[in-house]
Amino acid sequence: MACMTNISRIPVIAYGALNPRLIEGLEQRFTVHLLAAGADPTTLDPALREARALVTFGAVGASAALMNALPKLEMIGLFSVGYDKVDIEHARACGIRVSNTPDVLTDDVADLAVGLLYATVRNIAANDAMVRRGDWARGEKPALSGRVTGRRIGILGLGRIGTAIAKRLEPVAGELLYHSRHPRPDAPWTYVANRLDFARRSEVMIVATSGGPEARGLVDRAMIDALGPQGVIVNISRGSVIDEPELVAALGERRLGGAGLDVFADEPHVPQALLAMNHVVLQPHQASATVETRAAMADLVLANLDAHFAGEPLPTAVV
Ligand code: 8YV
Repeated sequence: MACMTNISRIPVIAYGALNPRLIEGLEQRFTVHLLAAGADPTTLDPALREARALVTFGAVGASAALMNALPKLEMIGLFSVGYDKVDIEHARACGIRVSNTPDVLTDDVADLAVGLLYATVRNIAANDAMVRRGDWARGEKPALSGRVTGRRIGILGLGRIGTAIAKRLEPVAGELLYHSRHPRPDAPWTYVANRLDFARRSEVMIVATSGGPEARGLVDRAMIDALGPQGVIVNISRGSVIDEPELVAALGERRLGGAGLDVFADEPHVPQALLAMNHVVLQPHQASATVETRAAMADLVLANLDAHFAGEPLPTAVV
């Protein structure tokens, strides 16, 4: 208990709107200061400048300027697997540890990718809207959809999540292809080294690569056109991986057959043109958003903070 008394004085910042279970766990352990997402690091309250940990998530991240404004910062605990908006090199250079939440969300993210694939290819969202509007009852005939079974499915990025998606789709895919920087010797699926060949050979492309500067705009017009008018894109990674204006243009001009999107370039803003398209299925960044996974993510963030302040290795360290 003496240990709890000590730790309760440690100031930490909850940056952005955090999950309620996570906030509760933080408040049990630390003195928690709330900081709104996007706050100006140069005008921080002096109490916040004492913070030894910053807790946030992928969509908010942590800039070098924010780290510099927190001279006592030891650790950044992320409530997300993605850390593309955290200046990792700066954290490393400053000796700031960073943790994320891998594994606990893999199954749910993979499930949503598969759900979006079916929803898009089988017109589930458009048909649902049609039934609700009363058009079916008035005699309108829904259009026939494409089929999932037998399709050549390409996974862009074969990390933990990409692999979980591939395993789910293996029983139904005609062929499973993947593209990543290097082939994975343990993966039984077809590796395609050239990204345009990969897109040409895929009928559905599921974007599962991690975000960040290297992947920015990876899915460009050339790749979208290689997929073609019958092609479908599913994205559960980061909006920045796809050139979004090109995606919207290709969908509008029917150079691309459809898209199932959980992530966007400028969340929560979704390009207006997509809202009117019934060959597109839209989700508000929900891939990890199940009760069970969000609880596991909160617990993992807390376990990383506990380990750090106990002087132990972080269970899921990025840095
Ligand atoms: C979100 C995610 O971070 O893990 C990631 O990288 O994008 C998601 O799990 C989650 O929505 C937290 O808000």
